[in-house]
Amino acid sequence: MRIGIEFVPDKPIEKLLTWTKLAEEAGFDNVWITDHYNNRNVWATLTALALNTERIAMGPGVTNPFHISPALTASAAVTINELSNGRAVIGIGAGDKVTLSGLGIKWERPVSAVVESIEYMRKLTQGSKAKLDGKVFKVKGAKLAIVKKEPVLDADGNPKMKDGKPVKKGPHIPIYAGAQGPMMLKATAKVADGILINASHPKDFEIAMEKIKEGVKEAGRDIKEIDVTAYASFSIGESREAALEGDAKIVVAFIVAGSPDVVLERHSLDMDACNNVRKLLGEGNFKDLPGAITDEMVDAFAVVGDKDQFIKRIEDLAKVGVTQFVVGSPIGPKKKGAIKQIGKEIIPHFKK
Ligand code: F42
Repeated sequence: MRIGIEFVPDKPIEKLLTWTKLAEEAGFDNVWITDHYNNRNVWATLTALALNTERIAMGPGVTNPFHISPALTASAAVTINELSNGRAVIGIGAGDKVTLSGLGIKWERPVSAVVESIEYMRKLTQGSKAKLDGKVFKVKGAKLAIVKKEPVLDADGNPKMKDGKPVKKGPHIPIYAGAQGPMMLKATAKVADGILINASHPKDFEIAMEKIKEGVKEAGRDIKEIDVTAYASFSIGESREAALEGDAKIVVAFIVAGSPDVVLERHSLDMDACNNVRKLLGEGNFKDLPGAITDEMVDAFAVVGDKDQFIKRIEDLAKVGVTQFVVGSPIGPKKKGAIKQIGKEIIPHFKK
């Protein structure tokens, strides 16, 4: 099980750098930086992290192909890969429809856009020429000038040859898709190295895994090729009560309000209570909001508690096929203390 951590660059980059260094020391495998145009820029943030860390893998979690061309994302990822000695990954999803339309950007054929952009970026990051006649991207011929290609070696360590010349290849930068909907899960399972799913309950993963397996089967791939990642809202404390102090309930309120009824029903939540949360959030009533969040809502949409509750939840997720668990906002009432606690009490359990 890989353990990742997510940071939102709504705080100065120095703060994210301090937390990332702490996460690296604590044994986290990946750091994911969210991408929203109204926050600090994701690639500028990753530059600072790449230059000041040694081991942790890093990438946007997630950017989208509508507000930035996949060619520019590929170039940024190759740059970060160079700065970090091969630690870059890319996370790409559909983006947020409301935000994009506010910017005057058309959000058409989101599934095709994500799938095509993965194929497009794969070619560019490996140093190949990309030509695409897709539903969204019509690329006549694109190639990055900066990819360092290395000779490919055979099983005996000798350079592979083709037509008398050594075969050379650029680095493999893993590309993850951010996916929730059934179409997106199935389509990206055919092409991505990993799938980031914004959920934390095994029930949601059982359903998502069905779609991922359909895609994998149609593409003739092996499920082991995909890093199935739980991008989970998370808050750890010495006890469940302690973990609930801070922003955990507010994060859950946003998830309840943004979830379709079918998802709320899947978790057998009281619809009146959920509608009350939607109403309070709509009114901006943050004073009464925490009191409207029930234990059932917390358990459906977040992982909140002490170390034993976490270890159990991560083990349950592993049983349904999750291979990376990302600790997402708010992480804990006190971020630094929470990162250290995870490093001491949870990561060693999964790295035995
Ligand atoms: N969004 C951000 O803007 N910034 C972030 O930092 C971010 C992080 C993040 C992390 C993990 C994660 O899972 C999601 C994250 N997101 C972030 C949200 C992400 O950008 C998407 O908004 C979110 O994942 C929702 O997308 P989705 O996977 O559910 O796909 C959307 C498009 C959807 O509605 N899909 C449906 C489906 O079934 O998959 C319907 C698909 C559809 O519209 N089909 C059309 C059709 O005609 O049927 C089009 C078909 C075509 O060709 O595209």
